[in-house]
This record gives sequence, C-alpha cells and structure tokens, in this order.
Amino acid sequence: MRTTALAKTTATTCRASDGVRIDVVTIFPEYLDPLRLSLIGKAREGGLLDVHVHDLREHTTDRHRTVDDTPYGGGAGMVLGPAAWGAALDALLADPAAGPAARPRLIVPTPGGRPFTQAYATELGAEPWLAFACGRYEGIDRRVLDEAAEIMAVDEVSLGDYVLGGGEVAVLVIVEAVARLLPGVIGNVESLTEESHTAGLLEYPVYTKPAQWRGRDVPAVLLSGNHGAIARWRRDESLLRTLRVRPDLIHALDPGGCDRADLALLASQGWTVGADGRFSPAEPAVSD
Ligand code: JDN
Repeated sequence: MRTTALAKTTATTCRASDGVRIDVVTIFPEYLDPLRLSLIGKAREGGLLDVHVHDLREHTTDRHRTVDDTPYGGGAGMVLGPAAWGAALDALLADPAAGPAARPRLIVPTPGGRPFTQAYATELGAEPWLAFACGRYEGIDRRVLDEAAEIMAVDEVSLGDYVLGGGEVAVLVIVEAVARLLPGVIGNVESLTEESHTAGLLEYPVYTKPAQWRGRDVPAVLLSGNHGAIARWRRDESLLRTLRVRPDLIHALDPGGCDRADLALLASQGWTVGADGRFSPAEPAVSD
C-alpha cells in the first residue's frame, strides 16, 4: 500500500489506492471514448486507472451477432439475453492479468438500483477491480446477475430518479466520480480535504478577479484577509443554500458535526435539534 498525503489528511473518508482496474462490457464501446480524456486520461497515464472496454457482441456465436430477444411473459421491447453476457463475464474472470482468484465488484447501472452517492464513490475507489455491465433496451436477463452474485459482489446502482437509454453514460459518471478521488488525479489534495469538512452541504459561492464587475462587487469579507471571518461566511452561505434548496440534507446532518455558530444560524432560520437528534423546522405558529 502506497502512503500518500491524501491518505494522511483524509483518512476517514479516503483510502490510498494502488490503482483501480476497470472493465466495461457494452454493445456501444465508442460511448466510453470520453474515458480517454482529461482527468481520467491522466489517471490512466499515471497507472492509477487501468480501463478496458469490451464489446458484448464479441461474445456472440451467431452470424448476426445477436445479443437481445423478446421478453418471456410478453411486453414491450427487448431483453439482453444470458448467452453473450455469460461468455463475457467468464472471459473477464479468465483474464490472467487479473490473477487466478481475483474477482471484480460488478456494477450494473439501472433505474432500479441503489442510489449512487459520494460515500459509495469513495468505497469504489478503494476496490482493486471494478467491472461494469451496461444494459440497454428493457435490461439484462435476471439470471445473469443471479449467477454472477454467486461468485462476486454485484451492485445494481441508480444515478437518480430518471431513465437513461442505457448504462453507458452512468458508467462515465461513476468512473469520473471515482477517478477524481484517486491520489494524484485531482492535483490539489486540499480540494478533497475541504470536501470532507463540508460533506453533506451544498457549495458556497466563489469569486475571482476583478473585485468589481458590471457594477457587482465581490463580498467585502472575501477581500478582508480575515481567514476566520471568511471561513464563517462560507459556512453560513453553505448552510443557507442547503436549507433553501435541499432541506432534506439539513435533516440528515449530524448535529455533532456542527459548531455553535452553525446551530445559531440554523436556529435563526427556525431549524433546531428535536427529540430524534435531528434538525427539523420549528412547527409553524398556528393562528386562529
Ligand atoms: O441508469 B439508467 O437510467 C439505465 C437505463 C437503462 C439501462 C441501464 C441503466 N438499460 C436500459 C435502460
């Protein structure tokens, strides 16, 4: 295990990684071309990410390279069948580069999966080997995932409550979220350290030069040089934005991680810690 500044400063939320191998199985390999770019490309160059994209059709045996068929029980659309998927997963496990006993964690993007979160991205960044199975049409025959689950961890994962055309774009999102956590990828270790301190809150507003632009001033506190006042202002802005846009995140916040000024700010907006140990809005006054 390599020891890094990242591991030392954010040990509770990030683990040093010796690199992550990623395999993606898809019927549209070119959809994954963005993984060659920028931040993710740098991780690949640095050996932190080892990405392999595979065409599901390479594992078909018929002349038309068929991967789908009609659903048993009827209904609209087509289902990706088990034959090609079984062969594709067998081939992954047989790769000598992975080692004889190695098993990937298999991630299957689907609207029916568990929500993808920052905490889950951190978990994935600590895995040595991730494999992604991209569905299309109405999905993948359930038996493929049932069989895979007998020999490896299988996670069905959802980006949110909307439906994509297939799993490929979800894989791009997940890989980008994981790659930027790897030591050396982000370039600025402090960004991740600060993120761990503001976890669960939305971002405060940011500004750069000039100090005045089209009659709009940068908030004076940011020019004051008073680092304590700046930190407090930013924290207040984060809390107020989160209250306005995502009150569910305030309810999920650990009050133990809040200082007296946080509590005062939230109380000024009518949010206090109740008997459940959670922040909730005060009951609105009932007028008669
Ligand atoms: O993550 B998704 O919204 C998603 C949608 C489909 C899929 C896989 C993932 N397969 C077919 C639709």
